Amino acid sequence: MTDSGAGARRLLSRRLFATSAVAAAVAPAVLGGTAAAAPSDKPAAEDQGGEVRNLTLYMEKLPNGEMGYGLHPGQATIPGPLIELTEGDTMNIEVVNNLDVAASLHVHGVDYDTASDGTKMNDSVVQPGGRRTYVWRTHAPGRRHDGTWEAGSAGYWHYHDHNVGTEHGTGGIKKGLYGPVVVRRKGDVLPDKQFTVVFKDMTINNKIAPDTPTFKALRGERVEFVVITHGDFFHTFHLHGHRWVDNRTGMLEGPQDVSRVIDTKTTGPAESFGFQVIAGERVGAGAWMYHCHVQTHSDMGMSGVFLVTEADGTVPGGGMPM
Ligand SMILES: [Cu+2]
Repeated sequence: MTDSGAGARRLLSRRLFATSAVAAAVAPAVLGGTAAAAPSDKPAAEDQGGEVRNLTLYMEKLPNGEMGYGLHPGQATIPGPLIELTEGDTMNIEVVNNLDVAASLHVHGVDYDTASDGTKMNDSVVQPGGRRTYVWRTHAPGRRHDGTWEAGSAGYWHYHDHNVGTEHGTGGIKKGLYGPVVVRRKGDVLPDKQFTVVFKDMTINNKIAPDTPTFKALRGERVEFVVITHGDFFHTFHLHGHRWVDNRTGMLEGPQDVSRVIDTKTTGPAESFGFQVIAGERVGAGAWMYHCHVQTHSDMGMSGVFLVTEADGTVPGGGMPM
């Protein structure tokens, strides 16, 4: 059997699967006159105990030619706004395309139909001047009918364009069309402040030092970092003076939790993770560097400052002017 034969078989079986899946979804409506779904199929937000929320997101060109998502016209940012859900929530996001190119919203980690895929392949991009509603669903963990355990949606995720430049959004991502998503589990500890770090090629949030963001927090505040990687390179995120746990929340679950404690994490394109730290815990206020630890990358400008101040805004030793 040749490679192309095997490829054809795979394609055929994928097509068969897709066809039967569609038939299965349609059948109840045809036979029973109702659209009742199977128990495991897309539970409604109400079933999950979540909220249904609506959001409008504008895709716009920035004055310097970059592109961003924003919650209001004329206020697009790089990265785009942090979108936060709790497991069980559904988010209807109406995306308004104020760009002069077709663009989209593609999300990682949550549940969505192909109509919310944000790809040309699935005919779900937004033409210039147009608008389209994308629907993101989330779910809590639970047991499947076969007894296996299904993960919940909770995690540190992200969204980005999947159409500008190429059908993978390579040009849109390069220009800044990306942003963070946090899905919480009910009962998760909430932070006081949230910061997003996007490593992309040799930039952080499309900037290089000294123009990379300075994240400011008061000593003792609970600070959440969301770290996302895009582009063509692998990076190593490092935060000075602070540690976290390499799991979903970045926190130990108790004294018996043997999860690995880290202060550096290797991350590749489209990966995302997050964690919370207590600003300055055991190390005090100060200018704490965050950077990519691939040496040539940090030397080229992949570096910024997590500025932890005392309550009065001062930094002992005057590590950095406010
Ligand atoms: Cu790097």
